[in-house]
Amino acid sequence: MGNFKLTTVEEFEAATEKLLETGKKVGADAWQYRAAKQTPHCKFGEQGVCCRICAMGPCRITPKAPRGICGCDVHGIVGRNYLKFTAGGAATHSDHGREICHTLYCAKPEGPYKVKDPEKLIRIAKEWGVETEGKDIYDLAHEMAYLGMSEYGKVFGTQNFLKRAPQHTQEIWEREEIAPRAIDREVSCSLHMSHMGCSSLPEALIRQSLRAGLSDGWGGSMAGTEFSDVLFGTPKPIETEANLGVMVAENVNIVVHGHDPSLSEMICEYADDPEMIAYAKEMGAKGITVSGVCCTSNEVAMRRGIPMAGNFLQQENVVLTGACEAIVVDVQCIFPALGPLSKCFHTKFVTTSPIAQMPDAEYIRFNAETAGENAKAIVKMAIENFKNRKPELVHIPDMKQKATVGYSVEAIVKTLDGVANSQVDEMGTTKPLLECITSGVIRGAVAMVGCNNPKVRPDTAHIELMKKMIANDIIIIASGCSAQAAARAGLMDKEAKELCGAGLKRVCELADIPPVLHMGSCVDISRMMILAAELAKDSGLNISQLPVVGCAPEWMSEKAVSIGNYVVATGIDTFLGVDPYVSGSDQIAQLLTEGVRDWVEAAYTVEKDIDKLGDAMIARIEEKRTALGI
Ligand code: XCC
Ligand code: SF4
Repeated sequence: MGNFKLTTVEEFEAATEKLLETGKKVGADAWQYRAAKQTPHCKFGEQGVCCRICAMGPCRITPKAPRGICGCDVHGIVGRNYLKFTAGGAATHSDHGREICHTLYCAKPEGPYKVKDPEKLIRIAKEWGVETEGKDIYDLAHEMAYLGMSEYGKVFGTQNFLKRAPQHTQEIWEREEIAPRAIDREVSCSLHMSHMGCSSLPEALIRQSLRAGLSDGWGGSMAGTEFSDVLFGTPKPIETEANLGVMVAENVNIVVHGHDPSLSEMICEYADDPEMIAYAKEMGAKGITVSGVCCTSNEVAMRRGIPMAGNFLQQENVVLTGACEAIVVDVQCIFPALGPLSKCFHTKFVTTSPIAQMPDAEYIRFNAETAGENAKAIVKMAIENFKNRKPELVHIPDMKQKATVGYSVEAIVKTLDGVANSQVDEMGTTKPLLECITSGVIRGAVAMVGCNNPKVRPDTAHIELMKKMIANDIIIIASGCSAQAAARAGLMDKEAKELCGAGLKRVCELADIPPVLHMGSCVDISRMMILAAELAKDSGLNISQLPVVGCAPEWMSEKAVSIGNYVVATGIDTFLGVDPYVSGSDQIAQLLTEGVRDWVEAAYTVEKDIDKLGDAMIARIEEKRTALGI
């Protein structure tokens, strides 16, 4: 207990430096070098004022050339770019959700995919008005999977999951005409609106950005989360470890990277197979270690306790250890750099999805029907690659931290009810959490999400902001690469309670939780929406009145912008540490940071100074408390 110590960013960096030295020996490239060559970035692109959506362009807006050839002004151009960016993110998250629905559709009692949480399936079926009585659970699974996929192209109506939101929120969405219809329709409509010669009115473009975002958060992402739980189990608190030190030099190391648990679950399954472990021993290893990078890592950490090797900007580091037999990827956030980099080592870079194909990779096409065989082939390939290691290149930084992860909404509710680890079934209430908040023992909550970005000293913003929040009795719920930054630093160790203010420390002790709760991957930000909705319903307040804010201090992907839009459109103020290419238009910037508040009762704050960003979040939380008189 007394020897608990956070791992510092300086220590992260020293470890990375050492790995880069190994890289130099074999002529490896790295993002650190590429980022330097790409800096300074194109100013037009940075401000969002370059348009190349038609072949009369590209048009760049300057004081001398205030309009594109078609006459579009800077606000239209910045707004269209923002909408396209959002559509990219919504499409990506949502397509992930669709894949999960498809996996559920393929579930069979004999596996490889089974229904692990039938209660949750029945709960969602009832919500959707589907008859469950006397139905075989697999028949119900297939029916729900089909309905889930139909949400993507439904002809009439809006997303089924919207009914989970408080009445007031649903009314806002209706009133503002941003209640998302079919998911694919919102993505298409966004691309239509941002085509040459369609919308250039800032209000229209931003409104659709919110709607497309909502189709992700309360549509595709929510489907991804909910049906992943049905298939692979709803997460419950579980112990794991994080940082590169989770890789084991004597073992065959398989790293899973990407987002879709359909792949990583199967890899974990086969890596655990006694036959495979025996084979690894035959090949001279002591065993098999699976660890993860990015969101797929979050998925298997939450459900299986699989250790987390690193987050987004550490993906090259796992190869640079020289001890990675295979890095197996599915979709999203995968550096194309991994192909050439793996070639400098013995590492097999295995792509598995038709959606993410890359040069210099071994492509083993993975699909739900043949998942077992595919996973087995990949695990075998990794084992057989162990002998090709170059021992002189092997160096695994000796750093890892303990973490307790697995805080689904169901788990948070149960844990705070004092019945931790009990069977997850019907949703309880959030009243105990509300009591902590109203009494002021906890001042509020911050949802910390998102990526790393070389524009921000990696992980620093996540870690520093979390430390600042918990010291001020603000509890953190985290997902994605933000969650992994926390885990690597040690903030998901229950001993991190020592860094909290007195109130939060007491809650951590009583409930036996760390002050930063791991809620999962990026599609799992939908869990945060459900938590906010439940808090609002249980308290009789509007979501926007809750002392809760969202924060993505190091974000980089289109998905993150889609997320930001649905978090704001759900009534939660959102704080960004990186500008979403809108500084070129004061009208778009004004809408996002103020104007949308008139529509959805929340807005963005963009602040690159991390300390100021933290102060602004605390101030907002305290403002909300004052307004409530608590
Ligand atoms: Fe990707 Fe989801 Fe960002 Fe991490 S946080 S870099 S989107 S892996 Ni989702
Ligand atoms: Fe230029 Fe207009 Fe074409 Fe954009 S749409 S490239 S601003 S002409």
